[in-house]
Amino acid sequence: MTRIAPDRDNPHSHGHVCVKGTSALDIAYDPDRLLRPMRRVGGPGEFEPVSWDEAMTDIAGRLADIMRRGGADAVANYIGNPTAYSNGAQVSIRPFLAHFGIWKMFSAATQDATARMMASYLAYGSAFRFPIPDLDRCDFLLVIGANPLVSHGSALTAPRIREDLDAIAARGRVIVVDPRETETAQRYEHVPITPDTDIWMLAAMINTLFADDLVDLEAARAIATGVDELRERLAFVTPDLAERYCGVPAARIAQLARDFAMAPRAAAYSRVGLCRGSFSTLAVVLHDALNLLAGKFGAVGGSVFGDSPIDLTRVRPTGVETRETRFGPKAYVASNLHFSMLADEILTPGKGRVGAFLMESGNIVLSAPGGSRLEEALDALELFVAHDLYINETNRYAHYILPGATFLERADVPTIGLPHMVRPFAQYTDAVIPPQGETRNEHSIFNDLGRRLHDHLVADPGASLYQRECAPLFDPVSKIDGHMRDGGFEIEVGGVREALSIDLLARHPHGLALAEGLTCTNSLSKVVTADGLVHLWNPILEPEVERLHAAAPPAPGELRLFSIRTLKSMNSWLHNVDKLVRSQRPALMIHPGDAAMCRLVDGARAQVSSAAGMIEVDVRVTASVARGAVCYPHGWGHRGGNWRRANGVEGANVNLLADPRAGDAISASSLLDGIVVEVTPV
Ligand SMILES: Nc1nc2c(c(=O)[nH]1)N[C@H]1C(S)=C(S)[C@@H](COP(=O)(O)OP(=O)(O)OC[C@H]3O[C@@H](n4cnc5c(=O)[nH]c(N)nc54)[C@H](O)[C@@H]3O)O[C@H]1N2
Ligand SMILES: Nc1nc2c(c(=O)[nH]1)N[C@H]1C(S)=C(S)[C@@H](COP(=O)(O)OP(=O)(O)OC[C@H]3O[C@@H](n4cnc5c(=O)[nH]c(N)nc54)[C@H](O)[C@@H]3O)O[C@H]1N2
Ligand SMILES: [Mo]
Repeated sequence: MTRIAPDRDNPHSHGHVCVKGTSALDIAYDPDRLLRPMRRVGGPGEFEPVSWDEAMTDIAGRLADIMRRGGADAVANYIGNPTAYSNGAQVSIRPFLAHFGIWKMFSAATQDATARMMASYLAYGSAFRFPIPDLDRCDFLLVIGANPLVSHGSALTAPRIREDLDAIAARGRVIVVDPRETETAQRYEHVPITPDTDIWMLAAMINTLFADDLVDLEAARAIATGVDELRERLAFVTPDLAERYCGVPAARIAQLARDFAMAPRAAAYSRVGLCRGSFSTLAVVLHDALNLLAGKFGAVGGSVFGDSPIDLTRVRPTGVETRETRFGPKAYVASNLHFSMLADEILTPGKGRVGAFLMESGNIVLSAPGGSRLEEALDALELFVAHDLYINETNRYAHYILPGATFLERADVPTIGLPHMVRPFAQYTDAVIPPQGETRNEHSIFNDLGRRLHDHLVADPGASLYQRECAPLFDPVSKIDGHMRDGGFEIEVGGVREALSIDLLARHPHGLALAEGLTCTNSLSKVVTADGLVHLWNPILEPEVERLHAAAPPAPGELRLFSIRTLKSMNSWLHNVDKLVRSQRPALMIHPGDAAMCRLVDGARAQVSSAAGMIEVDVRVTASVARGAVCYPHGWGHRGGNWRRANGVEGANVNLLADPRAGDAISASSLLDGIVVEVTPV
């Protein structure tokens, strides 16, 4: 490879590519990249190369031994963000774990989406029904806690999203509710809000709809249950009350509700900024209720379900349950446990203690709350195996790091975005280069480990925990091909109708547009609750309303921390690519009024402390952040990994301020936005 360039013949992106994507070349050929399996030979971060066979023999033997002693309860797993765009990871990791009965699963989802999943499960019957705005025909888009001009849309796939939003703004309005005047807010309309208080604004908007007779009750009751319960439970949240909590003027909240309801083609869209507060499930439920009560659910130009050519519920777990754990009954949301339990599972002695940990493309010491305690826990493991492109802050504690192949080194059919595409599209891509060095893709590792672990456990006469006839075997591309064929999705190409398959996609290397746009009006048919209706209310939310009644408004002078992402960063990585990182200097953004209160000036150093921890940061004084709020990008504070450029960047680990035990218990989501902090000059 010499260059990565956009594909102008791609019918979906029409030649748009993100700067992060073109940097993949620098990563594939990064001299710091891991190209051979590594074995720990001393303290954290001390490794020597080892052969695959030696590594896998030892890993499988030790894993089998741990499972013989402690059963599947003795093993935990973390699935990091990059697995989302690897189909090999999607179809192999969870099935591998399920095959061996391993259920203690943790993932980045508790840091970005379990509240969304929980709300979807309650309302629509599946954790993976995420409504998306029909951008093509929407004239009024209300964006809450998302920054699509930087993130490029999350659970919303539209490669040229800025053009889509510009078109909506030209036809009507795009309004962004966010504690910061983000890149998106700046381009359109901004409603500043105090972090972790959207619930008040949403409840007050819903109340305004009822009060002003803007809800078509008959239409709402025809598609949803719980309309009256929701109305009754939240009746106390008037716009005046909401203003005291969220800082948005009451008149503005009420007007926003009316404008939203009255716009014929409107949709509310929310992402991570609504998913990491102290009431995140209820907040997301209210967000969806706002759409439905205003008549926007399943409407053309409204909030709808996408038209995926395959049913992803067959690829991913979509249920929610309560699991009995060593720490009492806990939410298990689409097979995700609350992140705080990971360190507890490792550090708490007794039956069921986790001794083995498998981490797939993650960096939880930086990306998740409670990094310091986590380091202690990781260091206490009997067996820690990571799969990554680099030695990072987390896997430096591993006993083995297996070298991963980048997306340029594997054939793939990305599936995760399929249900969220504003213009349905699919593409199969061949590997561009072979796996570099001795690197391997996820499914090949899990096939290998699966075979070896199977042999160990089957050969053990005393092992009652495992009685499978054959080892698991994963073939991601053919698996998706099967799902496509089973789905019966047909498409007309060049005047001929043909069933969607990998073969068809392979004949169209630029990708295939599957439809002009979304159907929208078929959304109700995608609801999979027992009665086929949307459930706006669930008894599980009752205690949440009680908590809401008891919650106090932000104290005067209180500062609430939230985090942001930047265009040239990807969570805790891509920081070894000089062209991306050289323009970045993480800093705490603070409003001039709050800066004066804290005796801080632009460029100063400050100490930020919370009940959980303390960090030192550079300060940027800017009126783009709301009063009472401060923010810092996440994913920084590199040290101890082998990424030399990244280690040289200034910055702190903002998650040291997050309390791993805080958050929304019903969705197992972390509290990352709205952490109360004190900021003092250094
Ligand atoms: N405070 C705060 N914390 C946050 C967030 C926030 O906004 N604020 N955001 C949260 C969100 S949304 C997420 S998704 C998480 C992400 O957090 P994690 O899931 O922990 O993932 P990353 O930080 O993206 O780290 C990815 C690792 O995977 C490796 N990697 C990249 N590509 C591949 C590959 O193809 N194969 C293999 N084997 N490895 C690969 C990289 O080298 C890197 O070490 O962070 C969360 N943490
Ligand atoms: N360039 C880039 N793109 C990315 C990523 C990346 O790291 N870099 N990460 C990817 C990943 S893993 C994900 S999950 C997606 C996330 O996609 P988005 O959700 O669009 O990403 P964010 O930029 O984190 O947007 C969240 C917004 O919520 C705001 N916010 C914080 N707290 C609150 C609050 O209490 N209320 C409200 N209303 N808003 C709040 C923040 O200021 C921020 O603007 O982005 C993906 N895309
Ligand atoms: Mo994420």
